[in-house]
Amino acid sequence: MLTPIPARLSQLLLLLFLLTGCVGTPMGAKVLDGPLVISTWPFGKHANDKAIAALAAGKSLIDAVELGIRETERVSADGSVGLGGRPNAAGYPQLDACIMDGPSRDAGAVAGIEGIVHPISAARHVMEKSKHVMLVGEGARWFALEHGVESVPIDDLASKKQSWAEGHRPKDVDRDGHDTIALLVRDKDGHLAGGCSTSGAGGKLPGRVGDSPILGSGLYVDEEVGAAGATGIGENVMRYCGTFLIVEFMRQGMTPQAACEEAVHRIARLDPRGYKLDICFVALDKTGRYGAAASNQKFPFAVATNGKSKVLTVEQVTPR
Ligand code: SD4
Repeated sequence: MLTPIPARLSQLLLLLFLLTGCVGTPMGAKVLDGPLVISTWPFGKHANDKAIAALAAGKSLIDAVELGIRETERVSADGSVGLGGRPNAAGYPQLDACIMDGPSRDAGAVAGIEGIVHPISAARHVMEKSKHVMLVGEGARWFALEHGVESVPIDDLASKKQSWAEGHRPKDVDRDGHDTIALLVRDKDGHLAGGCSTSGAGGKLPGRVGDSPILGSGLYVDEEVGAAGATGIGENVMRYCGTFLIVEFMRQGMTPQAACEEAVHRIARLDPRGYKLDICFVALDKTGRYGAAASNQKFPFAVATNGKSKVLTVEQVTPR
């Protein structure tokens, strides 16, 4: 039999419910008034500024994500995003990207795409103009061209691959030669979206796809809870669904900071490489709190709100 809740307690519960507002808002968390954008690495600052400006101009969440990431792709920041990114083993860039919209729960991704200037826009077209979530390689390029995404010729790629296959194979993937933009946006009403774009690990095998375009690995957005993005060695993120894990930790009540750190600890505990994994995460939640963590290095990331845009750094997590 149900015991009746005393009147004062039920009033208190009602008050708490009203104060916490919407579903998924962590109890007692201060809700940020304006928008917030967080992204990986110092080059994310320029992307964040574009995204905040887009929101201020009345553009949609997804516009903000796309315009922000296009900026990083345009400048091919740090030689690791866009067509200026580090080439694969055969000497040409193959790009990965994805985009995810919280309110509609729609997503789009492209992987191993060649000669496309803005893979994030190609991913958005997949989300909005196809019935699919992910297209790869030749098909992804064809679809992007059909939708007018800016491109460059790729006639020389087959010969580059051929000459590499004939004996110019490098010994290993360039472990230092990688970076990625993962960018997460929360608008002033607490709606969420995100995107991720990369040229992937430098010197990767042709056809290799990393974590960045994989939902739940390089990026995950859950409108009820929060969003997370990853950078680092994709193989070490995707085997553990890193960003999905972080969102689930936030769902259980952790702050974005605690969730990012916990994900690093969890993966490091399970993986034979321990904290040498070279994985980094950023996250934000529905209330506008954010966090970041990295397994084995100082990790700079960028955060912007209305009127403030900065680069912050977290130390590597202290191994447990
Ligand atoms: C990949 N995660 O393709 C990407 C590369 C990266 O910092 O983020 N590097 O594995």
